[in-house]
Amino acid sequence: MMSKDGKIESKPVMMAGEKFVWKADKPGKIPYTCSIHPGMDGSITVK
Ligand SMILES: [Cu+2]
Repeated sequence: MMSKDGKIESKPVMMAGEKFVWKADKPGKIPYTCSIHPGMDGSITVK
């Protein structure tokens, strides 16, 4: 995945059970999209 602002990026393809760790530093909603499927979107809400 990559965040829409390009600041957060995992490796493009992750296998089942693999982990991607990233630490949020402020609250907010972060939209992201799948690296290999355009239009596969999601968002992370940090409270
Ligand atoms: Cu995808």
